[in-house]
Amino acid sequence: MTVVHIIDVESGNLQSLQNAVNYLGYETRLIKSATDPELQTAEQIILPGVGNFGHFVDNLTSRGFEQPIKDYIASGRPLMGICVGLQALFNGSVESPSSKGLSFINGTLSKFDTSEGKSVPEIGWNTVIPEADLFFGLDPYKRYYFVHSFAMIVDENRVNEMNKEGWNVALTKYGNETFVSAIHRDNVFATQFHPEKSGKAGLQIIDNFLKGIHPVTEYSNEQKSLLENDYTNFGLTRRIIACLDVRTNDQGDLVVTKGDQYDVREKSDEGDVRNLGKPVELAQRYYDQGADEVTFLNITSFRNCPLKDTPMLDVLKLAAKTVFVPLTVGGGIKDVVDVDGTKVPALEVAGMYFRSGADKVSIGTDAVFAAEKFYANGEKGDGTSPIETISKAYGAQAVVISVDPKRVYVNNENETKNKCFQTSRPNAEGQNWCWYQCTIMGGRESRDLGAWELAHACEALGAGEILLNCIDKDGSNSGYDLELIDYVKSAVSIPVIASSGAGNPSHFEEGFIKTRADACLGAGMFHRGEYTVNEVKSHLTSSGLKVRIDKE
Ligand code: 1PR
Repeated sequence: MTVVHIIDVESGNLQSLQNAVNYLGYETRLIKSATDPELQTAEQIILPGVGNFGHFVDNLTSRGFEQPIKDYIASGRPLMGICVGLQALFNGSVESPSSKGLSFINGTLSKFDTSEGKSVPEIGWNTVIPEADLFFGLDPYKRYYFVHSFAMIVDENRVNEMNKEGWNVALTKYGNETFVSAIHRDNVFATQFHPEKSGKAGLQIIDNFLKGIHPVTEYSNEQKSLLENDYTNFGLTRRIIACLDVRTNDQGDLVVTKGDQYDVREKSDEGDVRNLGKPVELAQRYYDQGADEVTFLNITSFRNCPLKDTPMLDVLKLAAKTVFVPLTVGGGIKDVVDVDGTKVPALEVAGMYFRSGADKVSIGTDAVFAAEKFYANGEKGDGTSPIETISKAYGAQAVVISVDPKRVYVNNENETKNKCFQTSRPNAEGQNWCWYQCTIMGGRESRDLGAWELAHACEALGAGEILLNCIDKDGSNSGYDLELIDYVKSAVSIPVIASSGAGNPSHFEEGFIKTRADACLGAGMFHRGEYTVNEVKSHLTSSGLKVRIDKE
């Protein structure tokens, strides 16, 4: 079996990459040290990076990798960089001005601009813009998964210069900014997107690189018009997420369940926990149906269990072997005291999940505590919250905030310190001012903190995305709370995922058209088999919205 070597400086997505390469039929070996003799004999190397530029390149330098990587490249053997592994080939990044890149290519990365209304980080599926010579089968009619705030943003002159330096460049447009999404020169290839998380289209790119081939796919005009990007959503397809609420039932089996306003027990059958299937099987099913992401929430995380036996770790390990889209895991991401009394910081808990194949962790209860502290501290963090520690080590894009809000009506905006708005849906008493109150521990306790204030604080602390549930709407099949989505969107420039209430495909359409939601999530309607992800995507396509279609 051919061996592929992967440079390991503890990047978040390492497990996902190994899984992808193994799935393609190659053996993987990690190179953790610059003195590893396999660095001299390796025939193909992948340099994956995710998160903070400075953290990554400083790690490469301090571990002595800089010169050996340069020597490896000079020897003519193939190297593929991924995400920050591409960025590291440039001189530097405004993200970390004091850190130096490997300087194979001239240029400094800059941050995406939010002034045109697009969310930053860019999280989602975008196209690579056709250039004369597309390499390694990069396909302008397919979609690849991007997750980054910084990029090599270029104009025509800069691209011409890169071409003169011998680089083949593929470009991507995010809103009105164009950036380098892939480069190729001789034995060096790198992508800004994550091929290991880009479904079949991404696996194909890795396989083409490992085989050293540059195939071109032909499309009919009809296929082209269906698949080509229309840039109506800043370049991204409409992102559909399947969510699995996971817990142990009364018989001790780990099951996917689903609540009505967070109550997961059947109304009949002596109140058993609803059992809608097995977590790994359902994750696989939704991936096969075209889900753009899968989220697992451990909904009984407030109960203590030995950390090493956390059942979600095994779920993730298994799912990540064959599901090649981003996986988020939530529930229990906090500082914990293990059953033997050992204190384990949230950063380590998150690390266990990343090493098991998660790409993002979602934080619920602890995010509320962190936000409360943020306001008590004069709108400042103190560097100790899980949001801050995990974001610093793994990057903002790896930290999702799961919000469990409930609508609260008031007579006027002076009745609460939290941000209110006038709703088009007054309550039975005729009150038409409202706000959304945050809850913790899966809705068991309400706090004096609004969802707007929570989102604002968490973005400032370093979160990269908001998973916006709604207890009033959960399991109702009546559509999303559209007012809630735009209310929270107005607090942040990071992406917001609409959740709770989707009961049919038109609810997704409504979520995308009537609000500024960056992604829409569904749970019950998929688990009960009422609709497939494919059916949602077909509906969106027939309504003129672009979605990712991932075929061989
Ligand atoms: O507080 O950091 O330990 O995280 C606990 C996590 O578990 C939070 O993300 C919280 O939202 C989740 N959670 C806790 N209890 C429940 C419950 O249902 N009893 N589930 C729960 C939250 C909401 C969504 C659901 C959507 C879509 N589930 O994830 O999937 O509402 O449902 P629908 O499309 O069927 O309407 P921590």
